[in-house]
Amino acid sequence: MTETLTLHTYFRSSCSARLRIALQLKSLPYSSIPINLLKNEHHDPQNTTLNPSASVPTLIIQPPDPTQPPTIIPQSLAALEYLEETHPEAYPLLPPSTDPISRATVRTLANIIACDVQPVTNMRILKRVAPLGVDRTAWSKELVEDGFRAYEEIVAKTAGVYSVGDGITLADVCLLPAVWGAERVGVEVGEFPTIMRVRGNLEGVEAVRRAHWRNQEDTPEEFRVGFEGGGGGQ
Ligand SMILES: N[C@@H](CCC(=O)N[C@@H](CS)C(=O)NCC(=O)O)C(=O)O
Repeated sequence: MTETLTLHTYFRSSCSARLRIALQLKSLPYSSIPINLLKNEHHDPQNTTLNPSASVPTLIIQPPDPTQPPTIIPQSLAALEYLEETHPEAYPLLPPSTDPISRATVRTLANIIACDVQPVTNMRILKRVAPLGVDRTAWSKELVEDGFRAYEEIVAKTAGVYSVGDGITLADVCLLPAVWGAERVGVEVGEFPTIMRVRGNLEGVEAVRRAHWRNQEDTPEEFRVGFEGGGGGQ
């Protein structure tokens, strides 16, 4: 018997997509509980009792012994690191500990997306700035571009097939869903050639494609059409 993994997720959530990609790459079976952000389901007690930040994703790990309490991780980077620490052998997403410099580069890139870009373009922030007369799309586009410029400058030097060398890392896991979101707000992603190249390589990986926002249980039918294309995310 092994642990049971459950993910609170929303098809268009970039933070949820990070977990979906990592779980798929590591071939870890999990079940999904869809939390519809547009219906405010993230504020329902079903979600907030597990995720006090009222966000997605939440990763729930139930030990094989059902009398043991589940572990609940309501932050995507913490959940990614947990999976990495508990399942390092199954598709490692960090360079080896003998290479702390590359590990720091991976974390730097992941943080550009997860700490500098996503929080300031998140739905709750867009809702707060809209009444101030801010154009939500222009706001997001500018902030994503700032982050992508920083990301591109680094990966122009570190990328092989993926952002850091030739293996998929936590940096890529954070990047790809951000690219989907970037296209949705009109970022000319072609201006970031290394990011675009890495994106193409990532989307060629079957496990990554299974995690795509167009390919989820809660993806509405109309968005399933044209799975090959980009766009989406939030
Ligand atoms: N730092 C959190 C951020 C989670 C987060 O903001 N998730 C978004 C979806 S990508 C969300 O739930 N947004 C709801 C809102 O803004 O109200 C993490 O990495 O898990």
